[in-house]
Amino acid sequence: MARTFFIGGNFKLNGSKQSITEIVDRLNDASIPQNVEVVICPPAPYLGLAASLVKKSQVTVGAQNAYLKGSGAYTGENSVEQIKDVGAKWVILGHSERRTYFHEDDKLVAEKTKYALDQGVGVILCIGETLEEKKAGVTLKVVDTQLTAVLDQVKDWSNVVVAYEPVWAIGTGLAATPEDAQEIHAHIRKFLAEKLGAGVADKIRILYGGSANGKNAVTFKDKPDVDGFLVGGASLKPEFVDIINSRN
Ligand code: G2H
Repeated sequence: MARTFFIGGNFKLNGSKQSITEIVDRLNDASIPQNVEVVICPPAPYLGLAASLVKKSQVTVGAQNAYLKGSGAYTGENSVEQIKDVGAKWVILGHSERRTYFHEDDKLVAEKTKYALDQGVGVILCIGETLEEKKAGVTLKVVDTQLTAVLDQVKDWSNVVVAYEPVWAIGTGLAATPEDAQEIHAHIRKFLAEKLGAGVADKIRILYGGSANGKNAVTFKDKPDVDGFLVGGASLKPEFVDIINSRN
C-alpha cells in the first residue's frame, strides 16, 4: 500500500532562537511535495517558537521526549500535555541516546508511548541494535524485544511511526546500506503483522535513522519498506530539504 513518506528532523541538543528560525524559514521557502509529512523536533524550549513559525501544512512539530505524568513533582521533565499545549503533534520516544545516557529501558519507553498516545500525541518509536549486538548476530532479536515491550502495552498503533536506528550508524557518517535497512524493515513489518494483523502492519510507517543525509537518502528510494527517515545532523542543514524531496 502507499504509505505517506515521513521525514523527522531530530535536532537533538542543538539550536538557538536564531538558528531554529532559520531552519523553519528554509522549510517555509522550500518546495515540499504534498504527499510528504515532515516533523521537526527542536529542543523543548523552542517547540512553541518552531510551531508558531511553521507555515506549511505538511510540516508539524514534535518533541524529543516527554514524561508519563501530566504534572507533579518531577523536576526537569516535560509532560505530553505541555508539549501539546505549545503545538507539538508528535514525540520521539526510545531514542538510543535516551536509552544509553538516561537509562531509559524498554518498559519505560513502552509506558511513555502508551501515555503519549492516550493524550493524542503521535509517537516516533525508535528501536535498533548496538554494534556489539550486530556483531553477535542478534539484531532481529533486539528489535523484536524492543517492539514487544510496546506491543504489551499499546494495542492501537495507528498513531505510531517506527524508526529503525542502528546505534552504530547514529552520528557516525556510516549509514546502513539500503539493502540491509530494507531487510530489517521487512522483518519489523512481518513481526508487527504477526502481532497486530497484516492490515495494521501494512499502514505503519517504518523510518530509517542513522547518518541519513542529502546524498544517501535517494539510494533508499526503491526500498518498499523504507517509508522515510529520522534525520539528526543533516536536519539542521540545507540538505534536509533534499532528504524531504528524495522520494519524488
Ligand atoms: C539518529 C539520527 C537521528 P544522525 O540518532 O535520530 O541522527 O542522523 O545524526 O545519525
